Amino acid sequence: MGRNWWRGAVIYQIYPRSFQDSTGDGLGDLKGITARLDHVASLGVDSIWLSPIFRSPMADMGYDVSDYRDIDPAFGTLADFDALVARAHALGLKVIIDQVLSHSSDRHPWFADSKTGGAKKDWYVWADAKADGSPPTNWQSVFGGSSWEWSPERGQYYLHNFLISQPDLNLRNPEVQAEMLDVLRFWLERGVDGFRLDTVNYYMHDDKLRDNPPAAPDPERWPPVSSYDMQDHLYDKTRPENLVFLSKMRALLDQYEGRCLVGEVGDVPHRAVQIMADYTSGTAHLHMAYSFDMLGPKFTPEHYRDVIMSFFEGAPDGWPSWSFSNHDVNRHVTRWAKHGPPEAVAKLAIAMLASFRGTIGIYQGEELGQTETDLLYEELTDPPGLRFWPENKGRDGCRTPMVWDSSENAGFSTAKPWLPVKPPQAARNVAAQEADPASVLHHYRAVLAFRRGSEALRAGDMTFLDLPEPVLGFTRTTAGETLTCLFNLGPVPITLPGITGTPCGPALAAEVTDKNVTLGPNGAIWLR
Ligand code: TEU
Repeated sequence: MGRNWWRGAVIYQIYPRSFQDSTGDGLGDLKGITARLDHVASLGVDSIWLSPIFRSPMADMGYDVSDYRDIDPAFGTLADFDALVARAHALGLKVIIDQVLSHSSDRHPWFADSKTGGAKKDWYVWADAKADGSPPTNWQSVFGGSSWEWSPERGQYYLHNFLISQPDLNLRNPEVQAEMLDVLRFWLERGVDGFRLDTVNYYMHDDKLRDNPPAAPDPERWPPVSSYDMQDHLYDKTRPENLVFLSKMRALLDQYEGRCLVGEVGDVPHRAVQIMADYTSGTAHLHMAYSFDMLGPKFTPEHYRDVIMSFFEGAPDGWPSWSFSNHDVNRHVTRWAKHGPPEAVAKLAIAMLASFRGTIGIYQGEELGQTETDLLYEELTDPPGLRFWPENKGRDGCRTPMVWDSSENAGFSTAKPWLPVKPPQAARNVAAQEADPASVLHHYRAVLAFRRGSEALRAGDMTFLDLPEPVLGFTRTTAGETLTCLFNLGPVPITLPGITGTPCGPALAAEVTDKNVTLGPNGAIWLR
């Protein structure tokens, strides 16, 4: 693997607040994660990605940083972090951490200084009110309302693409760029193997402050109830100058061996894939990027073909990172419930994902086929959920604690967890699935081992086959190996005449004769 370990790797996302509590306060922490790394390594993944662990008032659960060079006391200390990295490396796991460079917390000392016109007055995005006192542009925040907030102290508006308490940093300012490069250097020196760059296409806004044009509402966007949907976000983010800053980050990482940058691109379908392609082409920019295209409700062969082909057509030398779930979206077995029961959809989905060309990400708990937790309004903590309930219940339902066993607090904590573990999720626990050879957990291990052993799956070319709906089929090819990968996304059996080969890998509900292949409901097979 070596310095390019990230190409074709499997990345396991840990949501630190919900993985394992070691202190008995109902919140997960770094020592807890370290104690559970054996489970992660046992899956056969290459790397972990930790959602933010830095000092934060937790208005957006750590995506609002108030000190980029320290660990939040709720999670532990820098010494705990070093111990986590050492244990991960001893187990052969790389460590990717989240960097939220587009905005900070409004409680960061930089913002206090900027607001009062101090030395950091240009570190955030400030603009005057229009003549009538209204905000400088019509830009809308992802979490609802105008993305401008009035500051009485300063007598100007500041930009916030997310919460009011998440002011946008002015990454056009060379001082801010230099500071952020220094933050990355701090963590590189501590031994991290890469960064997941939060909202990487939001770094720079239009400095001419042009209004966004109106757009047709996008039924696939989350959250669905927001004035955000009514705009085409041409000017509040994704400005071309961003590429220059990305190449500075890349130059810094290239001074170290085997480190990587994976960017999160939030935009409308198609444009997002185009941005991913722009950001990962050539050697000057990011190593990998992902969009929300596979994190939505669509589960059809046509959709995967469209997303993957448009990426590689736009960036023959670029590299994507695909995942079906994360801490921002409903868990995929729940999103795709109409396509089959949770266990069957979970097994099929990992077989597909592990066969895609690119790096792949899995989100804690999905190796159990975990479903979305149904929460009451009183149980919510996520600001967009609290604001848009009941049309949008926010993101707490995918953030409930990892379920380790059937004990009272799921083996997660000795105390009441910050979000509840409820009966339907509690039954899908690690201990129960370890004991059941037919479990989703054992299937994940088998699929990831198969991918790991196959150069064609990790690195091969990908060519889509024309097959009847709802079958997704493609080949993966290297010099020495061609695999035909076939998946039945529907609940009805289907026979594919004229397709045959030698089965390999952990097939699901499939039958092969010398003349054809039959895939049962949610069936999957690889043929050599
Ligand atoms: O998400 C960016 C983003 O675009 C999301 O807000 C997305 O639109 C929504 O959550 C689900 O589609 C990142 C982080 O992953 C998220 O947790 C943060 O809240 C957000 O940035 C702000 O930092």
